[in-house]
Amino acid sequence: MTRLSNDWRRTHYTKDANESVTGKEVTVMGWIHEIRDLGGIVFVLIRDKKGILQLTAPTKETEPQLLEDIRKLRKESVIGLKGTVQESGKAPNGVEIIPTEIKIFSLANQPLPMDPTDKVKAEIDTRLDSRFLDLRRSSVSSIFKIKSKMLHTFRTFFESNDFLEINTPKLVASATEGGTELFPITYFEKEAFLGQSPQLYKQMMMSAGFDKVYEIAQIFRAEEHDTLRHLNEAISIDMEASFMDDVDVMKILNDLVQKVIINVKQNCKEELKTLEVDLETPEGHFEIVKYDDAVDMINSKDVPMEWGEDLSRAAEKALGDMMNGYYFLTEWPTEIKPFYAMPNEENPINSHAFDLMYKDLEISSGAMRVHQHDLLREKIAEKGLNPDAFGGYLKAFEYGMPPHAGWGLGADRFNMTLTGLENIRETVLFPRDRRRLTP
Ligand code: AMO
Repeated sequence: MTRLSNDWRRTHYTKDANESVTGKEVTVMGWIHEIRDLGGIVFVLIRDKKGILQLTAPTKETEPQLLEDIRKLRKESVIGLKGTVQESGKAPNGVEIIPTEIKIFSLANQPLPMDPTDKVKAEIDTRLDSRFLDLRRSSVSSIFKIKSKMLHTFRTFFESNDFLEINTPKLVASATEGGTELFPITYFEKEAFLGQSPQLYKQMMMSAGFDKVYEIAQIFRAEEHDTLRHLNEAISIDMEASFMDDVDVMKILNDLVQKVIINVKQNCKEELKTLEVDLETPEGHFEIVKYDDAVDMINSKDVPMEWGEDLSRAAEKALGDMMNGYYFLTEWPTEIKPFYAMPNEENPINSHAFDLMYKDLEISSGAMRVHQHDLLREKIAEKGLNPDAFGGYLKAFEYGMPPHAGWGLGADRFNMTLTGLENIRETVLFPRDRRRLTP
């Protein structure tokens, strides 16, 4: 096994070592996908992140030491290969490489803990236990290429619309989304928590005069239940903007979802094909369903739901079956939304809070916020929380706070809708759930 020396650098990805470079010498680097030794000829498939290429070594015409090295190869070992590109009707992409030299960088132990060639289907737990191998499959790496494009679209949009990227603390002293879902940690001689949302900090940035901010970062939730939609560590895309209301920020969210889909369709054609997903771009404004109407719709499907309750899983499913694609659920009862959601002026039992749904999956929540100090203090107390514990946050409302609104969108859940996956664990590199803290 050798180290990388200066004269060994990749000249071509497998995909680019094609007919256009027939007769030329190329250097490719990758993993051994398959080896077939037919005695008189040895075929080796080499895989890199862009595809698969065939090495063909006719035993009589291959230099003995090189042939011996090729025969030493094992599945998933990492090699460098120098050779000449030659047209071949039978090879997977129309060309093969006649080797002149190989370097074995790393031999893979056998047997492998799982087969990364898509031939044998493995259970999700087996796959996650050997995630580095699982991620070598194009059907899995495609999910993360789409996620990367999605995140890039958000960042590009925010940056070109004068939003400032912020980084808020993840070690925090209090809850934001209701007290039950926090991870306590020992913080020297005190108790602290892992942040469940940048909510309080992004709001304080409005008082700071930043006007429009965004953050893409981890959130931590001590979710008890083991579902296909919840993780204990997720990525939230958060925005907050001053002098805007719920309708303004819903419009931004609507635009962004459409932009992401357009961009993914344009730039991830191969990945969508691999995943067999036919993405539809939703046109115009997403449908708006008022909470009151949603309760009636859900009850009409014989799923019992009282006004003032959050949607149960059965209720989400019933509503999702009646709705097509993306829609907003608006005018939520003030009582079941967090303290920072602005109550309606005329009818304060309803709020300016909304959710963005995709069928039966909640993708995002947002609201116009309470920006009046006294009302906010009152609402914190009404939720059974101690306003004094929110001193640092409340102070920002005492010395000039503009009206503002914002939302948080679950990046992993949104990625589920783009990739057609049912289990959120598939869309996270190293998911954290009730039973899994490694790798
Ligand atoms: P909320 O608690 O609804 O709102 O979270 C926002 C979005 O984050 C995603 N999400 C999760 N994804 C995976 N696993 C979880 N356990 C999980 N919890 C939440 C969802 C959800 O819609 N502060 C508000 C946002 C705001 O008002 O700006 C908040 O955190 O997609």
